[in-house]
This record gives sequence, C-alpha cells and structure tokens, in this order.
Amino acid sequence: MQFDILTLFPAMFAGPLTESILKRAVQAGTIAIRIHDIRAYATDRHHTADDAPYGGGAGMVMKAEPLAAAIRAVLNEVGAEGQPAPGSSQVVLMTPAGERFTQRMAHELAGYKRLVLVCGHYEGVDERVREALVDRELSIGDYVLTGGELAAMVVADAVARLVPGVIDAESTAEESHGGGLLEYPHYTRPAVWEGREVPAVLRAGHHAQVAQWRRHERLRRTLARRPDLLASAELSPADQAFLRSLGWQPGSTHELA
Ligand code: 6GU
Repeated sequence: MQFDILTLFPAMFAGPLTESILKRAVQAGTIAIRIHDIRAYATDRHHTADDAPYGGGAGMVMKAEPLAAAIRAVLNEVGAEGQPAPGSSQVVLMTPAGERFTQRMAHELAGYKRLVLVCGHYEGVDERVREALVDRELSIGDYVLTGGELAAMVVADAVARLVPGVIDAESTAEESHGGGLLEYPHYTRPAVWEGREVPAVLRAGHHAQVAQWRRHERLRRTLARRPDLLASAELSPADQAFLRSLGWQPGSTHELA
C-alpha cells in the first residue's frame, strides 16, 4: 500500500514514519510512504501556497491551484502496473472539521491501494478543491492542532499497521477497540514486583479460565473508562450478564456512541 502525504512542512515527517515497525515495513516493500511539498507545485516566483480569505477575516487560506496540482500529480502518476485503477485511491483532507477517525475507518482505509493524505493548514483550504478532489475529511479528535501533519501521521500509522504483513495478524485481533472493547491488562515476569502480584489465574495456566478472566477484564475496563463503546460492542449473553453484575444497564445514557 502506498501513502502519499501532501504538506507545507515536509520536515515534520522525519522520525515518526521512518522508525521502528513502519521503517521495517517500508524496507520490506509492504508499504511505501512519500512526502510531497505542496509549495513545489506553486508556479509563481515565491511559491505562494496561501492567500487572504475572500470576505475578510483572520488567517490565511490554502490556495486552490498548488494544492490541486499536487493532488493530481500524485493521482495521475504511472505506477509499476500502469495507470492507477479508478477507485483504488482515497484522497483524505486532514481538518479539525472532519469526521472523527476511528479504528473501523482505519480498517476501511487499509483496503485502498493508495491513500493521499492532505495536511490542512492556516484557516483551511479553498472549498473548491475540497469539492473537486477530496473524498473525505478526517479529524483525529475534538481538539485543535496547529496543522494536519500530526493528524496525518496518526492516520498513516493506524492504517499502515493493518496492512497485511506489517505486523502479525494475532496482535491486531485482540487489541483495544477490536470487537469494540478495550484490551485486558498484561503481565510478564517477575511474578511479584514491589509487592504487587500477577493475578493467580494467569500463573495457573488453565487456558479456559485465562480466557474468561481476560474477557471479564476487557468488559470491566470498558465499562469503567469508555461505557460509550458498549453500545456498539459485540456482546454475548454471558458478557451482558457480567456487565449487569457490575451495575451496567443496556441503553443507558452513558452510551453516547
Ligand atoms: Cl486533522 N487538524 C487539525 N489542525 N487539528 C486537529 C485535527 C486535524 N484533528 C484533530 N485536531
């Protein structure tokens, strides 16, 4: 899978996407990540990428022409297999006004051959570029960042690890948000650390009991920390009975999801 990131600040991307797991995935050819400088697509002498808003007001707006040229250059590139197939790319604009990014969306985006992540900046991008070339707008949460770069790194990381071969399938199956629940607690040796013991059930090695303990911990944690997730989690009758024993009431107002 190919990631093309369009930004006014290419230098911000050194590090997060070139270390650790993603670095190995790039070296193995499982994913490719390319950073494109939007300013390089501006045709004027000063490589102007922003301008004052029509109608007045604070801040600057990202200009249509350089941004559109950058997106089109990336989309029309001829790859190893010839012209890119229509629909195999997704153009995503990173903006605090976007739809909230979720694990479900990460799975969906991992199905594309190419993800084009456009980092919004200043007050925003010219609306006409959004209309003409953007497939979806994403935000990573309800807070405001100075630009879309950190958000694009978050999305690229979350999607890349779901591409087959980047990490082993087992680690993505049981993790937090898989099945709509948070993850159970983990322990490794020593059995006692600063007076704190590893739960006996984990040390006994009874597989079915370990599995039930972990399931209960996932349910307990989700109820305590993110009760909103329970509304859309996959819950068996036994799960629901356990949650009720903890005081959970299905359909309660805690479930805002
Ligand atoms: Cl995508 N951009 C900015 N500037 N702020 C954000 C965001 C994106 N997601 C959350 N906050």
